[in-house]
Amino acid sequence: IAVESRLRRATERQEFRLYYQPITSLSDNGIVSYEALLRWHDEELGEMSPASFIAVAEQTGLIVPMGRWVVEESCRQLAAWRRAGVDVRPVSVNVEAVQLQDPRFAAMVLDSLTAAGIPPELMHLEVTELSLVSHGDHVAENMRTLSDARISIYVDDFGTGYASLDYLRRMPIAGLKIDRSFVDGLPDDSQDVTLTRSMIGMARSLGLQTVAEGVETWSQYQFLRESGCALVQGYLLARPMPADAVSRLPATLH
Ligand code: G
Ligand code: G
Ligand code: NA
Ligand code: MN
Repeated sequence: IAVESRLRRATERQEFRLYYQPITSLSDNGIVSYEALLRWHDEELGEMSPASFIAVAEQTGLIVPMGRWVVEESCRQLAAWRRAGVDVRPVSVNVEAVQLQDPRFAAMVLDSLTAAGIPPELMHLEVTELSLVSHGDHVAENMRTLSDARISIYVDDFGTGYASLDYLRRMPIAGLKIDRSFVDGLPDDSQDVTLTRSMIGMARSLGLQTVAEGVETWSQYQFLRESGCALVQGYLLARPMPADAVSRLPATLH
């Protein structure tokens, strides 16, 4: 189909861009990291949302070279910010199951960091629950190698997968990103309230970081702070933005 061939072309020509969305601390609104979000503008198809092309990229295997570009570009950007004297925060990169199943994934990430002269602590990874229980021995091996190298790994869209929680015991997880479908109903929907509190409580007991995604209102923000959530991300604080806008941000938002 059209999307696949355009995507192949865009991958070869590296016609993507990364936007960055701040993740802030609920204790002082300081920016603690940025999520890197892929952007693709195609001449014929127009602006394409990753929600529509990531699945195609995964099915066709294009996600592997595309994902490598995302990692390398994040490293290049971190290096550029450092050169410009920006007070650099870690960049959090989304990773699909297919990438984690690639036996060379961890080495590719570590090589990219080394090539750019960036310490591994400045890269975080976001993986979904399903990729943590997907088949293939290489997933656990990649996770272990990356975590041993001090890269923090977060579970993205937490609470929406149908995986058992067993992976929280087996995998080196640094934190949970509570899916925005739970945040949406805060603070009025009693089920969302209960589920969000449970996720925060579980994360705290396990010594994991918590990030609430999709925070759009002050009442959600207040609720999350009172519930002991550590970090927030969402349009209330900042939208995803190009790298040059990041370098102009203050250290603390609002
Ligand atoms: O930025 P936006 O909200 O449109 O992203 C939609 C979806 O695409 C989200 O689920 C996000 O995790 C995913 N996504 C964005 N950038 C990347 C990327 O670089 N790699 C992968 N695998 N997924 C991404
Ligand atoms: O699946 P993942 O959590 O990676 O998705 C991140 C996506 O969520 C990004 O594409 C980003 O554009 C989007 N996003 C970030 N903040 C908000 C928000 O406050 N509201 C909504 N609706 N989407 C958001
Ligand atoms: Na994701
Ligand atoms: Mn994400």
